Amino acid sequence: MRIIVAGGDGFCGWPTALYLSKQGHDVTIVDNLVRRKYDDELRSNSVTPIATLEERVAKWKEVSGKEIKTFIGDLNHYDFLREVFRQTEPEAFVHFAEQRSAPYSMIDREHAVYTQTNNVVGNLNVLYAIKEFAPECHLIKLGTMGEYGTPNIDIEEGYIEIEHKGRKDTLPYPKQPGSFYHLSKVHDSHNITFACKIWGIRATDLNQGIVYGLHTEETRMDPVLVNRVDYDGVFGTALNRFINQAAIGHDITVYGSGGQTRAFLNIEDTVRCVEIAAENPADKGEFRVFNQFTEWFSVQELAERVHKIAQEEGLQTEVKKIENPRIENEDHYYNAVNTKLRDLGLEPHLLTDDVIRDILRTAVENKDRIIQENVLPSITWK
Ligand code: UPG
Repeated sequence: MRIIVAGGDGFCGWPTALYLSKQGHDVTIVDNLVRRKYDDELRSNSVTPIATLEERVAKWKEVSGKEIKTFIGDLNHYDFLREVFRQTEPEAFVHFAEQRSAPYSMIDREHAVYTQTNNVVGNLNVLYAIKEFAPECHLIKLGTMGEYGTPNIDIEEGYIEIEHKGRKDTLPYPKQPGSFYHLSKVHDSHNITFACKIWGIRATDLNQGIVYGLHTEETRMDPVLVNRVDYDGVFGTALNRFINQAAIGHDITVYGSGGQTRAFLNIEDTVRCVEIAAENPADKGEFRVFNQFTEWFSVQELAERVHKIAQEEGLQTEVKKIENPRIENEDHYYNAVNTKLRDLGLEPHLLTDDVIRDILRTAVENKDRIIQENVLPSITWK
């Protein structure tokens, strides 16, 4: 299948591009390399030393014999996107190319406006490009479990049957996101729903949980193929962040009471979920939603698990509750459905102690790269 991976230089996109290429798909990466620029802006870095995209794809060709084509440019520039579609004629468009940090979107007005413009307009351009140049192309869009927020009822997969004043309908599940970033994904979902309805586009929204880990079978094939991993207060996410904190003997930073519960999955499952979506395309005009996660945990629970493994590895670290920089429920109900990907064959890699230990050892190997001043959160919602 001819597959575009937009955002193919990023944390989820790079391993996905490699995995799909290994499975024999004809993969093209589209990326504006902005994730590397956010590092410059924030004076931060990946814990692992990452190669340039050029070096990465050259090494992939050397070790696998397979070619990944690249287009460097921005989805917000329609002339560029048009050219990409003309030259590649995609059958599937995997869209990871969005600003994905909630704290980054909450820095100030400029960052909120940037996040929503970049994400919403970029995605709208992709919808128009599919309509104009590749109407059969299946859009596989990265949404987030954060679109739903933390309602006091079970979270369904995209839709919920409602009975109201004696009448019934199946409606989009209510969205109560917790940042301008998460809101951008909700706006995307609405635009995609409408485009499917009016133009008959086929789309799958992958409402992904928090991804942990970094290695996949393919990224382990050579040090030049290594994936990035974030630990800082802006782009680092709960579990990976805790593990990197432990690696340098820093306190493990639980925000508030730590009762916040979130859905999680291993990066090795991310790549497989995208493959499952690609191999089982949505019907014409269908806006399909998969909840893409394998387990859920409270942040306190995760902090304690990391602490235990860190102690076994001889590292000195403590779990520390700090003032929550976000405005969010810290004590809430959480029960989310995730049967659709499982029904299509996903076999989850669950979070075992060995998985935590493996990520921790990679962090320890690279611990000299961690910039201490970036570890604590610096952005508040207030
Ligand atoms: N948290 C802590 N301590 C930390 C970092 C986070 O307690 O040091 C808490 C935070 O308050 C929140 C939860 O952990 O309640 C999750 O935060 P985080 O791991 O930063 O995830 P999100 O902000 O939800 O965003 C990530 C990705 C986003 C994706 C989403 C999927 O950045 O792109 O959409 O996970 O759920």
